[in-house]
Formats: sequence, structure tokens, C-alpha cells
Amino acid sequence: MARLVIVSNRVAGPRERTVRAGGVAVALREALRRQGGIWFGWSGDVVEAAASTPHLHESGAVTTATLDLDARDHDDFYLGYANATLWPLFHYRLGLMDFRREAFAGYLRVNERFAAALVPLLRPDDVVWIHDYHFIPLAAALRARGVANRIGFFLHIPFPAPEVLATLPDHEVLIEALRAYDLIGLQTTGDAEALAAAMAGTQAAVGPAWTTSPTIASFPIGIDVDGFAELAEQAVQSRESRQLAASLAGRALVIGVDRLDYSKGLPLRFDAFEALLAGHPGHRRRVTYLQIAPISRGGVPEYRKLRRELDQRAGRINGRYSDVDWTPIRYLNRVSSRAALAGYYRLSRVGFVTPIRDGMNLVAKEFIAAQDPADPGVLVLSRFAGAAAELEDALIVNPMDVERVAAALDRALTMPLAERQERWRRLVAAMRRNDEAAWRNGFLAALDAAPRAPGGVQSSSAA
Ligand code: ADQ
Repeated sequence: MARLVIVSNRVAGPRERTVRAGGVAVALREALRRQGGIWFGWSGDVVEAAASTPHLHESGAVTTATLDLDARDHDDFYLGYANATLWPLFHYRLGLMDFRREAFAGYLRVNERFAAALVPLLRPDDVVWIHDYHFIPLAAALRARGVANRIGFFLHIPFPAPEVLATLPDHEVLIEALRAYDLIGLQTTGDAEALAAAMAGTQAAVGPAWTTSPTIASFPIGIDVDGFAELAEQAVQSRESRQLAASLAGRALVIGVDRLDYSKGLPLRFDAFEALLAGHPGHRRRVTYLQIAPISRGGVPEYRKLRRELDQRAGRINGRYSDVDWTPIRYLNRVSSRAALAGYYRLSRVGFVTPIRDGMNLVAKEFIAAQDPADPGVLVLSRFAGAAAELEDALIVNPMDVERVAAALDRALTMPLAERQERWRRLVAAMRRNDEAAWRNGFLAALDAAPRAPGGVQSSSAA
């Protein structure tokens, strides 16, 4: 069997098995274990002088290969272009996009560096699977070095509509670089259409330098539904879950779990919860909202600003509505273990998932999988999460419409058991159609079947 070579910004080592590793890392490690191969990416370390050869670590049939970044590359590539240019743009936050030409140059430079370090590790029949917005130009850099292997790309975040993409100076360079892939996978059909439109548009603008088109398709990412359900069933008996349950004193729990990121819509979510307390006073003292949001990308200024904003909002809402024995919002900037989260989801009456934009959103799927089928909670889900395309039986909301989101919370908190069960059954059925294995195997099978590039660079047109 051909080896699999996975490239992603962060590489989950065997040590991360229990705590931080989310569903995706687990899914990818499983694919590697089965097929054997390499996981290649950034070590997570910033050093004074980064070596050009990767740190190698072998464990069974799987080798992890990681490169360090120096301070300039970290600033330009990671904090700069990846997370202060592409991330806001692809999440439709044009006002937050910071374009600096040095950062773009740094992004291309780091992709060249990673390509140069990867080439000596590759064997001719390896299948290369590159992940996410950090490495859009990596295949082009590999092809320029003569790599003719199958190369696929999966974008975990949304792909913006052409008019939004067009605000990025030199976006044509990225679109051209994408043509070096044999297969490009996106989360939703909407994302796939947006990319196809961007490619059609740029081809006309740039001319016939590339006569090729990669296959473009959607592969909605999913979770191991039964695995997560079992985890939740056990975890709800754990000390952490019992402590949480006891502290609620019979009140209904609304739960939000997100990286502290402006794409997740947290300020508006706090506002919507406040609107519930203000406009539906029957819920006062009867409901507790637990928001778990560990600090993410603290080195990017916009994230520090968001943190201050949320601290203030939580303080203001709690100041206004708390009682001596009740605090409406419990706001934690901590990472929790997957098991603890699974238990908390199961204890919750409402899963509150309201991103402004999200590629998929796995928290929504984890919440559903964790529910007790006999007494399931209700998912309130933003229409702007990729997951909304599949999870139609959630209460779908527009996070901008604070009053309506509050009304959806009210409806979720008062929904009769029979309706909760019926919605939950349909949601789980939808999740089983696109679970973690379907995502991984579907992508790899499509990569295998994608029309090949004769000699690597020139590929035939899309299937
Ligand atoms: P993220 O933006 O990180 O992922 P999400 O899909 O919700 O968002 O995945 C987060 C993962 O981290 C989940 O498995 C969740 O359980 C875990 N997690 C979140 N908060 C946590 C906490 N406080 N403690 C511990 N674990 C926590 C990106 C895209 C998404 C896309 C995924 C996968 O932005 O849109 O769904 O990749 O493709």
C-alpha cells in the first residue's frame, strides 16, 4: 500500500493523544497508522536560527517530521499572512484583514522552505495530503522541485465568494498555485462552488499558463459518532461532570465550547443570552450558560481585543442579573479534556453554536453525539456554520439577529420531549452519513481516482 504523507501546520504527536487532540487529529493519526507514512509540519517552536532539516521522530510505521520557525517567519507566515490575512478574509471579516506585502513574501518563503525539506523524505508512490490555509502554495513549490506524486489539499475553513476573495491583493497567485493539486476538498458544496468560480475567473485573467484544473469536491468533515457517544456516556459519571451537575442545582444548562476566536461570534452570543434574560424573564435563575473558550492565537492583536471585549460583557451581564446564589454566565478560558467536554455536553439542555462563519464546526456534531437518546438536548446552530448544511433539524439561526437567537434559546429550553427526540434522531442519522471515516476514506479514494498530471505539473481536466 502506498504510504500517506500528511502535511499540516501543527503535528499531533503521540503525547497529545488525550488532552488537546480534537477529532481531526485523531482521524488523521488513524489513517497514518493504517497506511504508514509521515506527518510533516511546524514543530510549534520559534527559535533563533531554524535548521533546514526536520526533526524526525519514528513510532511504528509513522514518522513525524517537524521544522521550527525563526521569529521573522513566525511573524510573517503564521501570525501575519496565515492568521491576520487569510483567516479573517476567508471568514468574511474584511475589516480585520491586514495585508502586508512582507508577510505575503514570508508566507511564500516558508512554503518554499517546507517544500525543500519535504522533498528528500518523499518516495515516488507516496500520496501527499496537505491541510489548510497555511499551505495553499505548497504543492506548487513541490511540483517546481520535480515532485510528480499525487497531491491533495483539504481546506478546513470556508472558501470566500469571488468578490470577497478579490479584495486580497495578489489573490491570483494563490489561485494559480492551487492548480498544482490533483484534488481539492472543501467542507461544503457552497465552498466548492466558490473555489470553482474563483478558478474560472482567474484563468481568464491570468491566461493559459496552466492548462489544467484539479478536481474540486466537497467532503464534509464528521466525527466518530458512536465513539463520542460512548465517551459521553462514561464521562457523565466522572467527578468533573458530577460536580458540574451538582452546582447547577436543577437549573438547565446552555453550553458553548469554542476556541476564543472572532469567527465564533461570541460577543453576539453573549448579547443573545442577555436578550433571553431581558426579554424572557421566566428563565432568570432557571438557566445557566457555560461558555468554555480557551485563549487562541494570543499573539495576534485582534484576539487580545476580543478577549477584553468578552471579559467586559460577561462582567456586565453577570453584574446586572446575578443573584447571591446564581450566576447566569460561567465563562472559562480553559482547555478541557475531550472526555470532560463530552460529559458536559451530555448534561446540557442546549448546545449554543453561533459562529459568524465556520468551515464546519465539530462542536455542533460532538454535542449531538453526546446526548442521551431518551432525553436529548437541543442544538441552536448558526446558518453560517458549514455544519448547518447537514444539521437541518437543529434550530437554525442568524447570529446577527440577537432577539431571534434569544427566541430560539427560549424555544430550545421549552421544547417538548417528543420533538427533542425526533429532531435528535434525524440529526444523528445525518451525522452518520458523513462521519469521520467517510470523510477520510472519501477524500483518499477521490485523490486516488483523480485524473493524474502527466509529469506532475500538467494535469488533465477535472472529472
Ligand atoms: P476549529 O475552528 O478549531 O476548527 P471546531 O470544528 O469547532 O473548530 O473544532 C474544534 C475542536 O476542538 C473540537 O473537536 C472541540 O471539541 C475542540 N475544542 C474546542 N474548544 C475546546 C476546549 N475548550 N477544550 C478542549 N477542546 C476544545 C477548524 C475549522 C472548523 C472545522 C474544523 C475541522 O475552523 O470549521 O470544523 O477545523 O475541519
